[in-house]
Amino acid sequence: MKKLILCLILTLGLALMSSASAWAVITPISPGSAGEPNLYSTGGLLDTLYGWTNLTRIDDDHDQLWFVSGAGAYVHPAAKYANYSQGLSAGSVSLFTVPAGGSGILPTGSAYYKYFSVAGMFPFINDPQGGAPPPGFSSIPSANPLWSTAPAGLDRMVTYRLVSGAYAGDFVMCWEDGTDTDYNDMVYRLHSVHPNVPEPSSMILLGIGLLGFGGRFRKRFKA
Ligand SMILES: [Ca+2]
Ligand SMILES: [Ca+2]
Ligand SMILES: [Ca+2]
Repeated sequence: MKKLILCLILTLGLALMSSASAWAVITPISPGSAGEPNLYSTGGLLDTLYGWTNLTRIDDDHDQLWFVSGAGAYVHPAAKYANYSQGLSAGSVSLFTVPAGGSGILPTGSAYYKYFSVAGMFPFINDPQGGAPPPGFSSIPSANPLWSTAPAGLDRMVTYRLVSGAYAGDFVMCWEDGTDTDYNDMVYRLHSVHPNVPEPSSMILLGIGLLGFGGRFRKRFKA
């Protein structure tokens, strides 16, 4: 029985230490539809906006719920490659609407930042008001309806973290409002707003702690 408990502690410790990479969920992204840039890679939209090497992809298991992590949180609408307007909400709080028509990179001045504060955890909702079913698409894939040929539960948003460059520490969320999964339809940069990502350092510390506990338990058992 004691051996079984020891084994369970050691397994749990090892699992927690490796969890950051072992359980990664990465939603696939298609090339940009005709006449539009690819979202990813060198020469793509994110490269033009922020520099591709400044970005790292966030696990899609961890970009569903968000929270405001500090004062002066804002969202900046960075680019739009879709005909529809795009309305963004933080949970039930409506933030703004980017008008229909016109594709490309949007103005970068701070006049276009939308400052906001919302308590607790919330999903982002992006509403392509020209054609998708209300009330828009959620950052929680299971909340998304069947639409056209896109299956219900489709992940409508992929996320990158800026790890270096002028906006280091910010996040970039990229939305799919149709069916071609190019995820360049609406791109927003978020400052002082974080996804609900478990800190890898704390997971590893917990793992080490459990391994240490397992070691002490084994010593005692031998003595
Ligand atoms: Ca996602
Ligand atoms: Ca699209
Ligand atoms: Ca598009």
